[in-house]
Amino acid sequence: MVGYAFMGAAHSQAWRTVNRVFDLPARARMALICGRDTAKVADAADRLGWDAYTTDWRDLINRDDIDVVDICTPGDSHAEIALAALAAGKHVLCEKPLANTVEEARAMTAAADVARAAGARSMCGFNYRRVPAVTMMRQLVADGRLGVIRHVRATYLQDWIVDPQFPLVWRLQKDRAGSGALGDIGAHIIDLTQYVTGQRISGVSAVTETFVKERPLPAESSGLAATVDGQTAPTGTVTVDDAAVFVARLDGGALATYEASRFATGRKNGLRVEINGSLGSVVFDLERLNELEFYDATRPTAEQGFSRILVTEGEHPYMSAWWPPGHIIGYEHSFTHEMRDFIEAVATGVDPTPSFADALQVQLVLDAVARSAELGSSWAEVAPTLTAAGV
Ligand code: SOE
Repeated sequence: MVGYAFMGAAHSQAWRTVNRVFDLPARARMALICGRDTAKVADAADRLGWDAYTTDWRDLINRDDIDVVDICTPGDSHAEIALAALAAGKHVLCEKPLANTVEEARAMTAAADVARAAGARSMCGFNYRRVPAVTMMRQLVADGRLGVIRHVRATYLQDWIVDPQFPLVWRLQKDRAGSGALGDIGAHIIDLTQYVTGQRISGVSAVTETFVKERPLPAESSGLAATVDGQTAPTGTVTVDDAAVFVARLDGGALATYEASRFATGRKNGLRVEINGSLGSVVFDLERLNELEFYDATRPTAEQGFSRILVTEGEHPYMSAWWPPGHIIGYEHSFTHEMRDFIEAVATGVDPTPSFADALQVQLVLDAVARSAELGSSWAEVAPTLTAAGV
């Protein structure tokens, strides 16, 4: 694994757990973790359960006993590490969004296509697909229970940078993160809604905004404790969006609205998706991730209404491996499911999803949103991926 911050910790927990919960054709061994700071990565290795640590990611690529490289770094290093790992025949799991630019994502997808021929697999880590209620939502749509999909309504709302004194961390710098709320959390709802509906976004009209344009530099780069004495700390320019809002057409005929914001005061990590079809509707809310709201319009009129399904039965996706019905699971389980599916695919020689090509398509949507916003919300078509891929 490369990286040991939030996603590194989440992935480590999943790698630690996956062998013990699921019956898999291969076992994961947590061989080597990489980070740039020796003391911090040594501590992370110990805390997160890795056998050893290094400060040079090329050590992962060069070791013959390492089969999988898991990339949990900021977006500006995804492409370089993934290209090297794939060229060395490693299977690659890469955090979302796949890259910072469409060009990088295209190069990664092309490399994944070449590597696949040599047996190396690749996947992008859109973890919310693997929340059982979300997987079930997709099944309801695929089984025709919602009929023809007319509307998709998706919001992903956070509030961690509402305070203008919050420092200019890497996520607020375009050269490191690619974009702001759009790529970080907008990418999740783009992937999730396309996955659930089986439809792809074909075009968008967007607005984006950076509400706070200058922020104190983080303590480590300025030498000052910016959050303690924000008045005197040097500042830098925020180069990404704080919020992105767009309407979209899906290629199966549905109309969709998307809102991704880091300025939704009070919303900590609020991801909500509602889908309306000719035969019913379904709603998912991450703050109640074990539940689905389902409206079945084929029921007798007198009995119609949104019903709450507790997605904890053994027959629900992934749930037979966990606890008895009614014993709920959480955020981290989506990553354990991600590792489960990845290991299963690698060990049985099939391609895991979402593939790099799927993630490239999300990148093309992000690009269309950014283009539309730059051109005063004019309609922007999503470019074709030129690579065959299943959502
Ligand atoms: C930060 O906004 C973040 O950690 C995202 O990067 C994750 O992908 C999301 O799941 C939670 O929020």
